[in-house]
Amino acid sequence: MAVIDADTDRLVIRLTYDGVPFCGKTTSLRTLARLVSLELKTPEEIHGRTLYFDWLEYASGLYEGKQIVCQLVTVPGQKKLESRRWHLVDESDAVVFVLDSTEERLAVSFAQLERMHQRLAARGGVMPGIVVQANKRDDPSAVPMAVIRERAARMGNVAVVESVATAGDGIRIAFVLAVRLGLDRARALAQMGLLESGTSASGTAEGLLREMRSSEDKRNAPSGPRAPDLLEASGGSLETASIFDSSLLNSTDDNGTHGDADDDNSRAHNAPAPLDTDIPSGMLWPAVAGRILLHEYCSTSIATLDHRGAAWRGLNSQWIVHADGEVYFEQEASARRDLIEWARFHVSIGKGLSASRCLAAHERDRGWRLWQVVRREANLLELVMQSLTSGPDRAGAGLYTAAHRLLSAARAFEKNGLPCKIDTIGNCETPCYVGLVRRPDGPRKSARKSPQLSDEALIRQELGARIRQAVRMGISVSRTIGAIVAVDATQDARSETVTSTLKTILTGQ
Ligand SMILES: Nc1nc2c(ncn2[C@@H]2O[C@H](COP(=O)(O)OP(=O)(O)OP(=O)(O)O)[C@@H](O)[C@H]2O)c(=O)[nH]1
Ligand SMILES: [Mg+2]
Repeated sequence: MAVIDADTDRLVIRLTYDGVPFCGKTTSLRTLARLVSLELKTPEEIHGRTLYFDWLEYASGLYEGKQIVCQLVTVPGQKKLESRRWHLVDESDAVVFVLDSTEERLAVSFAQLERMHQRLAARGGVMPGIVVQANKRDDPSAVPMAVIRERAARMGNVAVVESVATAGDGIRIAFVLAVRLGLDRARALAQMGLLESGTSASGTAEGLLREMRSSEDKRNAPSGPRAPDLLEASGGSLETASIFDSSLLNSTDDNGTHGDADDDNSRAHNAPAPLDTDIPSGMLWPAVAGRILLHEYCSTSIATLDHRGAAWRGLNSQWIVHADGEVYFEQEASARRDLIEWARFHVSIGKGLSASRCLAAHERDRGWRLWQVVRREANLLELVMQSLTSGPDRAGAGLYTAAHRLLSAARAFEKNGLPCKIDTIGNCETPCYVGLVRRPDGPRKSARKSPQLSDEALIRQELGARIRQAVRMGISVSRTIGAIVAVDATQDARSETVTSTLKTILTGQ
């Protein structure tokens, strides 16, 4: 849907409020309209039920020097109007899914959310971002947020915000996030040469209504009562207004001169401002999914940062965050260029890289710092520690699997220069890198390159100390070796190296 309006030279994006009947879509948009003193336009309602859509239009901020216009629509929730609902969902640049979080309606709400998510994902191209606005948090039967977040996380790639639409809580946060996701999508389309320019038939509420009616006529199966002409019904022209400070969305391209990272030591040691979600589009990678991930990180469990060497690093049970203390850009263009190069490096690694990660250029104190946020995934260190404390049979099988997976990953990733260690390799059959990815062209690049180790040396380096400690603690060496031999069925060259190296470590050679 994102389009450059050829007549007005404005960027138009569409945000759709979806959800099951009575979840609070119209209430959310009505509340938003009140916040900005705008009238909500509704083609038709029967007994308070939306039949086509509600419509609100905002103009705010700049994209590449062009004014941004956000069209906000709600869908009709009724099952018999589903074709109208899909018509609107399919045209979205971002979706706010208003989730009825009461106990009675949660299951049906999630079922609809999952269907919508699958439909958008199956379309290919740049998927619109989804904000789950968990509504009716004031209801005594509202399901705990932890349950909702856990279920949303299982589905993946959705941001979660709490709301009480009737009181106005959370409405603005969900909206601003959706605008940013819509802009991320528009920018990604532009980079792929897919951002259209023209005059959209559905560029006004009246035009959208005409378009929906005409597509129903074509299908020859009108699925609900018709609305009178919108402008007749609303009695006037449609307004636009700004809901937030335009600087919030202003992300024009900076054509400033390219400067290298600022190596100022004082900056390296000053604690950086904590990462937040206030990142302009174009300064986050990947475009839409990266913002959703960053929102999740900032709204669930921000890691406490500590200073290690020249880096700032945070680690908790869910996340790893990292910023190189020496890398600080005074020019937006320089930061963007570095970010793009770093993102390209990620893309070049391909499928072997864990998917839940993002890169962000964060502006504070008249400069830009580059961050990476990685969701923690099960790694080989966890497998080894669990195995070594679960008796010799499990220890043998666990050590064999860990060593084998470590070697496969090291060979798969050696061309990328990724540091393959037991805490950076995922505990999965296909080689998977789950650790931090260094900037390809950092200031200390040459010093960081680690020498290529032989298979045996790598196993010794990564597993040796832990195995020796388990032996000191009394694990049965003979039974552990027996378990290793039992699990080694393939007997190829790599398996032989794994088995013989583990044996020699266990027997203290
Ligand atoms: N307690 C509570 N009630 C809410 C909240 N949000 C909406 N409601 C109520 O839920 C009912 C339905 O709200 P609507 O906004 O009309 O729902 P809708 O999703 O637009 O419904 P359809 O247009 O039929 O799909 C109304 O009575 C609202 O007052 C909320 O956060 N808390
Ligand atoms: Mg409604």
